[in-house]
Parts: sequence; structure tokens; C-alpha cells
Amino acid sequence: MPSPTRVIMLVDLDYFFAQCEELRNPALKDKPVVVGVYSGRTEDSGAVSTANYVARKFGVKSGLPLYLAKKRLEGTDAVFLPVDTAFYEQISNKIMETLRGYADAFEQVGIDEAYLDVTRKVDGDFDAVKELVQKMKSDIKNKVGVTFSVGVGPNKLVAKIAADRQKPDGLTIVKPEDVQRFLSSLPVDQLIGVGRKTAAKMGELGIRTIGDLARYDVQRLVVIFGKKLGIYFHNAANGIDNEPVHELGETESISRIATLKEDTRDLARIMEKANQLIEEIHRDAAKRRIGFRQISIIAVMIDLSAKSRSRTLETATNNIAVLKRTVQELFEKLLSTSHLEIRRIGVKIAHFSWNEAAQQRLTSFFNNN
Ligand code: DCP
Ligand code: CA
Ligand code: CA
Repeated sequence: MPSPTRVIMLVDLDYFFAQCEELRNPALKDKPVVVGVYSGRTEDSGAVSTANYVARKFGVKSGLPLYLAKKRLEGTDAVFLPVDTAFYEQISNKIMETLRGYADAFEQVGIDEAYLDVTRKVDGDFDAVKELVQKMKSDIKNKVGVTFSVGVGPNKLVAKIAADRQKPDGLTIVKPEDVQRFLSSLPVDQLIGVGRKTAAKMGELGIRTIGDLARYDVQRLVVIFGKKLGIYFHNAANGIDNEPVHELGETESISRIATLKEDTRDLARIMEKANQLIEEIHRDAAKRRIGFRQISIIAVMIDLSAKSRSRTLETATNNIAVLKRTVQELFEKLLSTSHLEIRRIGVKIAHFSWNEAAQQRLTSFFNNN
């Protein structure tokens, strides 16, 4: 049975940190506003976190060194401010709470984005979406005073790309029958998972647009990028994505379990398998841009008894090295309490949050692949 058409929305808050600063001080509205991370070495060392759209007209954007932003805004009444994450999180929480009420299923991704499955809310009718979005926009405008941009499509992949097409305060709706046309002319790096390096590699193969990728022989993609990625790229380019909108409850966790090649008590062998599981778990967490505080392991011994160990970190992280190190320590502990060989192992992360440090590292995770 073919799955019924879904109506998926991505909401992305406009120039978020800078918009929050405007909210706190409306006198900033017509001026260039730059929010920066000051590294503190010299007065101007550091980088732009984000800038409002007035400042963007001068070529100021996320990642630009602050001294260059200053230079580009010379002679204007530009305002430079340091990042105040606690304040932005407050605003974000209020918005997310309101948005949640508009969705059948809701998944926050990072501090300023959320996916909404609104299929039932609009009865599967893409023509009813515009009115719903207008209602959401004016609701948030009244309650919080913030604008956002929306992408709508039959899945998360299309919704995410659509949300970037019109900003700020935009709305882009891509109906199922328009997906292929919508995607085909866009540069290939618009797809999640196609970073700079992958895009360069694809360029060498003559693949520049998503349409080029969609037409490229899938078998060759598998040979070049491996089975998982090759098939992912092929499906993504064709606008196929069945990922559900995950509700992220307090108790939710991400876990993997696998049987060892042979029963063993050898830590190196156990970690070889564990590291594979960790990489999958980490990729899942990265896709959803969440940090985790709790790390657990489970071992099924040869007598089929199960033992588990768990550790809660002081702050949320999404650092894979921390995950690997902690899992190894937990297995060492577990081995010391039993003389039995281990047959199956599992790794689990839980206690999720969107802490800012996790956000930053994830940015580099996506930019580096
Ligand atoms: N951010 C950051 N450093 C980056 C990118 C982003 O600190 N290199 C922070 C500041 C942004 C927030 O994350 O306000 C959200 O990032 P977006 O990429 O969604 O950018 P904006 O919301 O600022 O702008 P846009 O209107 O383009 O969405
Ligand atoms: Ca965003
Ligand atoms: Ca944004």
C-alpha cells in the first residue's frame, strides 16, 4: 500500500539571534545589527554569529571575521552585540511551545528550526496550507513579535530546502507533483549531507545540480560513495524521503544493538563493534541536531543474562570522542564485574537537549563531510 501523502513543514526563524536583539531593543530595527562571538584575544577578534537583513546588504553574514564586518559597515550606525544564548533560548522556547499546537507531530531541530507534520491539520490538502501558515505567523507575531520563514513539501527534505527559498518572513509551498521540477535546477550542495568535499567530488563527475544527481546512474553512485550514501544521494535527489517527524519526548533515546562476531571478553574487539554502533547513533543525533547527557551500554552475556551501565554527563554534548571514551570506560567497568564472555552489545544515548555548544559542533560536523 503506498503511504498517503504527507504535508510537512519546516519553520526557520529569521536572522534569529539578531531578531531577538531587536525584540529586546526595538530602536535597533532600522540599523545594521551584528551579533558576534568575541574570542577576546583582541577587541575585534571573533566571528559574526548572525546579522540582521540591513547588515546583510553590506555583505555581513554568519562566519565572517568581526574585523571585516566592522570594515564593511564603516560609516553606518551599525550595532555590534555579543551572543546571549540564554535570552535567545527563552524566546525560542516560547515560539516552539506555540508552534507545537499547530502540528500533529512536532520536532524541534536546533534553537531556531522545527519540523511540523500538519497532514491531518489540513486534511492532506496543500491548498489549505497557506491559510494555516498565515494564522501561525500572525499568532507568533502577536505573542512573541518574531517573524519566520516556512517551507512546505511532502517530506522533510523538500520542506527544508523550500524554507531557504524565500526569506525573511517567507513561505514556499512545493506540492508533490512539483517536487522534481523544484529540486532539479538547485545546486547539489543544497542537499543535507552534501558538504563542500562531496560537492567537489560530484563536480568532477559532472554533477552540479540536484537534477544532474537525480539522473546519475545509482549503481555508479554506490560504487563511488558506498552503498548507504549512494542510495541516499539518489533518493534525496529524486525528492524521496520517508523520515517521520520525530516527537522528541523527555524519555526518548537513540540506541543500537548488535551481536559480536564471536563471544569475547576482549575490550578491543568489543570496542570495534561498539564504535560502529556509536557512529550510527552519532549520525542520528547529528541529523536531529541534539546533544545528549546520558550514555548507556548493555551487554548480553553467553548465559543470556543482561548487564547494563550508564553515566550522566554534567552538560550535554554531541562529541563523538566523548561518546567513544565513555562507552569504553563503561565496558571496562562492566567486564570487571563478571567473568562471563559477552555475546551481544548495545549503546544508547538519552537526556537530549539543544545546548548551544552542541549546535556549534554540529555545524562543523555538517560542514566537514
Ligand atoms: N549561528 C551561529 N553561527 C553560524 C550560523 C548560525 O552562531 N555560523 C546561530 C545564529 C543564528 C542561528 O544560529 O541566528 C540560526 O542560524 P540560521 O542559519 O538559521 O541563520 P539566521 O536565523 O541567523 O538567519 P536566516 O534568516 O537566514 O535563517
Ligand atoms: Ca536555521
Ligand atoms: Ca534562521
